[in-house]
Amino acid sequence: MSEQDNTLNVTRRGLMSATATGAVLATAGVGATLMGAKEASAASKISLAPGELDDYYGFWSSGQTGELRILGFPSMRELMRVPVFNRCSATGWGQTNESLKVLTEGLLPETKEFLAKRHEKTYTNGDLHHPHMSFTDGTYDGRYLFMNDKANTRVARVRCDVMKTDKIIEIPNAGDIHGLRPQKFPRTGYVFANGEHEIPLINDGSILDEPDKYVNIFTAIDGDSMEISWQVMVSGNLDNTDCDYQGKYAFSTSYNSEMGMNLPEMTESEMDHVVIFNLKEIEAGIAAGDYQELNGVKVIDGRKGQNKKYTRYVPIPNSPHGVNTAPDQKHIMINGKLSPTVSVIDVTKVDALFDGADARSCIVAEPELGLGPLHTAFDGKGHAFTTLFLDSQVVKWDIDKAIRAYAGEDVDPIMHKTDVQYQPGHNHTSMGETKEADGQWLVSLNKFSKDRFINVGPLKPENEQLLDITDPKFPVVHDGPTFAEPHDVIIVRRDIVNPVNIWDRNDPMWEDARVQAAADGVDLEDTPEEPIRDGNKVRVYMTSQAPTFSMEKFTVKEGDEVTIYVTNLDDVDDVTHGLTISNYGVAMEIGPMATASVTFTADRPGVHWFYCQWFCHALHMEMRGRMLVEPREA
Ligand code: RUQ
Ligand code: CUA
Repeated sequence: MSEQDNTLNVTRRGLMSATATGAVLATAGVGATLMGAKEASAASKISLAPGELDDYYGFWSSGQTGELRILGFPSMRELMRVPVFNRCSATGWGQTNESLKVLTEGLLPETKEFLAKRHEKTYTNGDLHHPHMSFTDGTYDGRYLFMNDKANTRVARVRCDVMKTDKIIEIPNAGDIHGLRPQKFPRTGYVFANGEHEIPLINDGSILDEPDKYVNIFTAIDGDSMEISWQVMVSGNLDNTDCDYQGKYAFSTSYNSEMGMNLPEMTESEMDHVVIFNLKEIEAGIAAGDYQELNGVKVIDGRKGQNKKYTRYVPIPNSPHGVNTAPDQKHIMINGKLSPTVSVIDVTKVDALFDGADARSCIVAEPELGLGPLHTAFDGKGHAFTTLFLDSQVVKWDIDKAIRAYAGEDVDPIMHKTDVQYQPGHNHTSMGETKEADGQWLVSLNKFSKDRFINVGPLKPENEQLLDITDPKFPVVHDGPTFAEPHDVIIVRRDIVNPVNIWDRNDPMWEDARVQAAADGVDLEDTPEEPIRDGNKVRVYMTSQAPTFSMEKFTVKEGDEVTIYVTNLDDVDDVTHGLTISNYGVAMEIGPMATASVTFTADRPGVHWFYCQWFCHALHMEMRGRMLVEPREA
């Protein structure tokens, strides 16, 4: 198919989406031929010719799949999957010693005990909703990505130089981390994490139906050390969070201010709230010793009516969900969910709240936008784009007009609504959560795709649609099917992200291997010909260089605990090797100039081939060797 055909296809799809124009053109049968110059250029921007590169990185969550995904944007081509909370068959994440260290070292002692009873070292699932990059001075700095695990109350960090997870911590005292955002100014700094599900403060099984003993916890993590700086106990649950550009406040929505335990209780009151956290006061309170220490963490009491210095509760109509700070560095959007409104907080009015001003005095607009507002994105030109879950639309509105309308002027902030297919949750614009929002693209993450793709059975993909926001009508220009269940995404200019091609031999990732090799008198890059035996522990050191492993065979005994270290000496772009041991459930990736290791018990006698599972050479199939497991004498 020629490039020209591609362009027409994409555009026809865009035109035939359920917009009024699309419907008219489709019935007239003239969709493609009437394609305007504008649509043609949008289409050519996204259908890159072979070999052309994208302008942006898209960092995608994957919900209950538990991984991070990297897409080229705007082509929406999936480039990489970075395992985080999940296990990965290809890379051995969750199996290699290096990944197990990341997955286990940050677990709480009681979690380790609980998992040991199940003969597990770590959790095998995760629910990754919100990936966000570290900031310096209000914009992305390309250092790290941080993300939450709602399922097992964890926060992870991915290094952007190698695109691998390097830290995972479990958050004590909190229940199920949901909303997560890094501090924008002066830098990250803190990573803020919301506990969504309230739990008894001492959760030892003695309390069920005593709601007043349940609390919710807001956590500030130090993004550099990945240690917990402090926590704040709050009233009501916590859903999403964001912070200002001044480094003074963080904001979290609460959809269950009632602290209800079932649906009727949770949705009982007309007003819920957003909690505003006063960072300087909290730091001062911690320094002054106004905290209790719980599971090794300093916890400040910021519950309603406790201490107005640390938190303020701003009433917001029923069950607010998303929190999004505008690139104007002034306005924070609180998305109504069950209320058709978005409440706009002016950060310059927040200081006064802590001096006793009425809690709602920081609200400067509350436009009624449509049904089910969940999240808002920005073009950096004074406009906001809000997803309407129930209406299956994205609505574009003018922030200034919304403020004027709230002040009583007769102006309509709504500019245009575009249909999306169907039921959008998050949306995101290019660079939209930074002060460098560039107004090029919007992606709408739609929970249902129904009829948009050929049928794959009862479990359907979701649909992530690309909208061209340089056009005032911001048409859908691409449908992007995706597997379960990206919640959130960020779109980062490509000059900000600069990963390496080849690992540095001094990388901390395999520090333990380095230490063990030194103890064994082994040079990881020039390995011995025989395994090293140490009681019933056997350490096999190998190098790989396409198309061979340095060891063609080795022998161990049934019942030995075997660790295999492979160092990939191919100092060449894209020459990754692997090590798979047949019928042993063992497989791992070894990147160029990396060391990786895996430990297993040799409890299956026989000859077992080990082979390279990463296509590396014309003789890749021949890149293999044998492990002999001798039976233990009866
Ligand atoms: S949430 S659909 Cu988990 Cu980010 Cu709003
Ligand atoms: Cu090495 Cu394939």
